Amino acid sequence: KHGHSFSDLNASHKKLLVQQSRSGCNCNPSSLQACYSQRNLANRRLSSCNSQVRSLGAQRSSLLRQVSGLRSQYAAVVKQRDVLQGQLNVFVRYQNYGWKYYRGSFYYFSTSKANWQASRNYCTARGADLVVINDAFENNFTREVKRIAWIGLYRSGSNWRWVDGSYLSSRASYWAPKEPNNSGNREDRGEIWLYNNIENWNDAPWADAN
Ligand code: MAN
Ligand code: CA
Repeated sequence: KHGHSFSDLNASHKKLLVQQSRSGCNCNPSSLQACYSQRNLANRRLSSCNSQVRSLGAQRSSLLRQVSGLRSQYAAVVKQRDVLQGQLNVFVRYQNYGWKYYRGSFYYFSTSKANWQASRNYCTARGADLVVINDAFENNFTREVKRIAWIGLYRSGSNWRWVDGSYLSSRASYWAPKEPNNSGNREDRGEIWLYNNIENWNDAPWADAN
């Protein structure tokens, strides 16, 4: 007796078929075709997954860049907020002490009366000075005080000057009609006088208590 018997071959063929089907593979041509098309489908899905991975990676780095941009914007805004908070604190403090804010400056209209120099000292002791009237706006704002009040204007010789050192000759002036007249030859300081008029300043003796 040589070789394998038919039944031996048959048994090993069945065994192989079982192994093949366990490995998911089946060599009959139509299911092989199905295998290929499944493989192709799986490949297409894989490549679509890969391109999604690439695109998500690009989105991720773009988002990371945005995050760091937003972080620095946030830091800048926090800094601005702190500056504004500080300015607001200054505003609140000045306003609580009765100072009025107008076009970039704070003003204090004192109700106590004193001569020009004492009035100026009162201002400088508070980190300010007698008002320098720069323009029509400030002239109209200051005459709202509605009483006679010293301003930071003084005469040196024949020149009228502001306490900031500037010469009135090069600036807007709002003298009342016929002023300054140096009445009694002793008027050397400026005051808000006819406060109902745009042209309202007068020269008066420094020792007057305004
Ligand atoms: C008073 C003073 C003077 C002013 C004259 C105007 O004498 O206030 O400063 O010039 O009035 O008549
Ligand atoms: Ca005068």
